[in-house]
Amino acid sequence: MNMKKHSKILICVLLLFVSQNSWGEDGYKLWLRYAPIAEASRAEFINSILGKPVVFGTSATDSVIIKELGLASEGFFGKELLVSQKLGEGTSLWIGTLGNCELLQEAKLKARIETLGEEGYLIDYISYENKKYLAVAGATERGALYGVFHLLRLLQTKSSLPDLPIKSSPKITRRVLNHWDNLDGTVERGYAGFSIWDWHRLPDYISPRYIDYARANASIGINGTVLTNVNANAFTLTPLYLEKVAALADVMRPYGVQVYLTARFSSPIEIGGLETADPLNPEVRAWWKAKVDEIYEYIPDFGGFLVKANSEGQPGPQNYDRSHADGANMMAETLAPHGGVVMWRAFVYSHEAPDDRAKQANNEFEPLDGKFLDNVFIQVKNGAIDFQPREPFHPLFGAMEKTALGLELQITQEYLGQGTSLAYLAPLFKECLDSDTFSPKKGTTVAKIIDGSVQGKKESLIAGVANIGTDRNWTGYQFGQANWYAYGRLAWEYELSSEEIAEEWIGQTFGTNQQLMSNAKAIMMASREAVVKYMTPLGLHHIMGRNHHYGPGPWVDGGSRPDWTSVYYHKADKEGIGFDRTASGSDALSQYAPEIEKLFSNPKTCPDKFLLWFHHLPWDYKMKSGNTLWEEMCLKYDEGVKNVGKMRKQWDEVKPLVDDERHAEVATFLKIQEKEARWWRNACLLYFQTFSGKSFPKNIEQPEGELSYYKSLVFPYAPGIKPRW
Ligand code: GCW
Repeated sequence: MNMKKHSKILICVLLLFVSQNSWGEDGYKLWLRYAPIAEASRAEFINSILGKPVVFGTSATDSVIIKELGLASEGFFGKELLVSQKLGEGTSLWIGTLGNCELLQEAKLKARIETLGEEGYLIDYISYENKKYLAVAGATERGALYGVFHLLRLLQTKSSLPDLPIKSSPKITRRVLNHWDNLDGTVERGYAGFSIWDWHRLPDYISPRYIDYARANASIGINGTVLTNVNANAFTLTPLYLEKVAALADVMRPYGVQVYLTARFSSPIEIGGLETADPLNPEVRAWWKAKVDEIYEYIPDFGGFLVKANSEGQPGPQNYDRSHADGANMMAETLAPHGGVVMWRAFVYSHEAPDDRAKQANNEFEPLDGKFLDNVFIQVKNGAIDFQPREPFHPLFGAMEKTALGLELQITQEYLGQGTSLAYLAPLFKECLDSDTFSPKKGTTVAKIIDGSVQGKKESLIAGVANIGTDRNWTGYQFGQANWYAYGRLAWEYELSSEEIAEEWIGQTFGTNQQLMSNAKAIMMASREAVVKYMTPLGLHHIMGRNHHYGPGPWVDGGSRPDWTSVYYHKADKEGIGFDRTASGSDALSQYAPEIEKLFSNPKTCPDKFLLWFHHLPWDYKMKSGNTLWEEMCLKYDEGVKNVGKMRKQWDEVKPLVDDERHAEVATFLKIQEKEARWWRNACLLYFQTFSGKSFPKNIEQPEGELSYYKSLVFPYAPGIKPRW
């Protein structure tokens, strides 16, 4: 090889090395950055706590704790951390559980820790033999792990400890992510690349991503993951895949993350060689029992099944004239001896049913109240249609007093701008959690129903449809991480405010600079409402493009099912717009408690944000603001666009305070968002104008372009499209 060639190769190798190492701030590290500490006072504070830790236990979870403390020290100070197992000279931090640290009992902490439950923790100063220590203690290693992550969050964002003690335990016992990931690596409604599960290389290759995924979840208290799509593939339950699932479960276990799978109802036929999947057929029951026993041989702490049945073409018990209870109970019976659960989805609706789609889940499930076994959860979406930018809470939450109900939220932004639009979802999640169902009485919020407190249930469930994929930044766009984060934090403690969660996340993800904090928070807090305004203001819903749901499609009509069109939902005509769900219309309001029915039935008392969800009103209808409905709608669409303009400006202002790579990415995506917001406003207003016949108010930016142009846009390869069957 001549010298010239040689040096060329060397340069290439060097470039590769440099480019790999310049990946520092691409978002991969999420909120667990442990960024180098420059200020002496913060360095001193962190050092006084992290300096000399003792971790008493020796379990796999204790190793995880030790590793995480080490990563933090590496990040903050670039130095290794020596963790000891015994108290010694200068011990600063003491981490233990009742099981692994007798000293905790001697230090009279037993009673205090026991009341915190299995996953709770206590952070407090304790005195032992005349010395003072900072202790992170849990009844179990998992509790201690969550406590350590809490402490690390404080170290990343504060300059001193807040008032102690800190005592925390989760309000909901099963805090689960739902991946809509397919075995071929695609992700239904996934906008962040492909599935992070590398099925083909499993079980032999364990990607470091799996470990970082488990760390991230543990850091926010997520303790379960459903690995596969609810539009399920029976193949997942074959030995070939169970071995792979077991390898993933081994990775997750030390982080306290339990693994679950989706179960296709027709599996006994597809992989079991039976002729039926009738849940009352003895052979079918025996097949499921054997299958479940087999799964537990691979994964002794398997969490259970998530099932989508008799919905959107998925098979289910109704194929055999059996009820959802027959189907769910059959599976639950086989899981119960192992401690597993069934999460049976209430997302069922049929285009053959003549009733309003918003009513169908209640129609199906209410009569079954009290018929489900104890280890069945009915998993209910936040709203009765489908993860819209805004929906009133699902009436089922107030309608099943004897059944354990879980809440399903969508973290991935199927209907909120998908992979580029900044929409901070904590306000959306909280809007549902904080809704008063008035069932059985005032003050019974959705949160109190799903945490089991109203019904006195020990087990409870919350699920979030994941927004995670193979993109370097995990979630497609940087601020998408905040939605994963917010979901976990609210699942643990739904009383946290959206602002508090935003502050925590910004501090860890970008830094604690005041101006950065204030601008980023303002952007986040305005973002979801902006999306609602430029897509579906005043209670409009489901007017996105057909199937891919990307961009506006209020004109979508025809096709195989009316309930998959937009005109079904907005019902615009010459007279007015909106879906009449009062007693004179579909009467969906009668599914709510009388207090809500009364309030929402009258357009004068119905909150504006839900107006067109429940009412069909004339274009000239006088709004509370004094504007006509048409004017108000135009103003809202326009305001939404302007809000995004403001978000862009606020982000530009913090350029010097954010690393170049992430700043530029966010800035570019906000630009895309503004373009899309205009597109939404223009397309929707031009379309609705064909019914209202009115001109646009003078004080809005006039919608540009031709309606025919907007209608002509097609996106056959938009990401995340649902497979057709
Ligand atoms: O939101 C809709 C989606 C489908 C999804 C379905 C569901 C997994 O468009 O892609 O299928 O809901 O929740 O089952």
